[in-house]
Amino acid sequence: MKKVITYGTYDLLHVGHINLLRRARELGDYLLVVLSSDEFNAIKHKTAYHSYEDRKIILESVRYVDKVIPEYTWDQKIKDVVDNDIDIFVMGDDWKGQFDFLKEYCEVIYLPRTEGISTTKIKEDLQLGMQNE
Ligand code: C2G
Repeated sequence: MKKVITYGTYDLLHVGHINLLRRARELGDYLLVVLSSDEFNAIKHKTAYHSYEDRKIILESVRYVDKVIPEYTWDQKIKDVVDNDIDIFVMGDDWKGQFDFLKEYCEVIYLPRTEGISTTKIKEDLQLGMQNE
């Protein structure tokens, strides 16, 4: 069984996230998503709208996702890859090159991001809409 892993905050789930999850899952037979905890989001200077628990429930309902575990630090990736017998590490190409140190342990693939959508854009568009009401 070819096992794939990916990481993220996955807040306000949108088509860019789904495109990434679908392509990642299609690279193997099993997809493990390591989901940023609320505390780790603070380290990433991100404030998610949904709590970790809610983001986990939402991700677990996505057909491409087999398991969701928490991401607490930048430094857990090697252990995650080794402990879960991962074959392929996947991230969107906004991270291109950032995780090449994992090539010692598994294949590393950066997939093209989906243009024109992001959680930040959703928040900004909604903010503008409210201001124009
Ligand atoms: N993504 C994408 N297209 C978009 C938006 C996001 O392909 N339009 C991808 C990102 O490249 C990432 C995944 O969806 O692979 C999740 O995106 P975020 O939730 O923004 O994740 P991020 O904050 O980049 O977390 O340790 C790694 C970090 O936890 C990555």
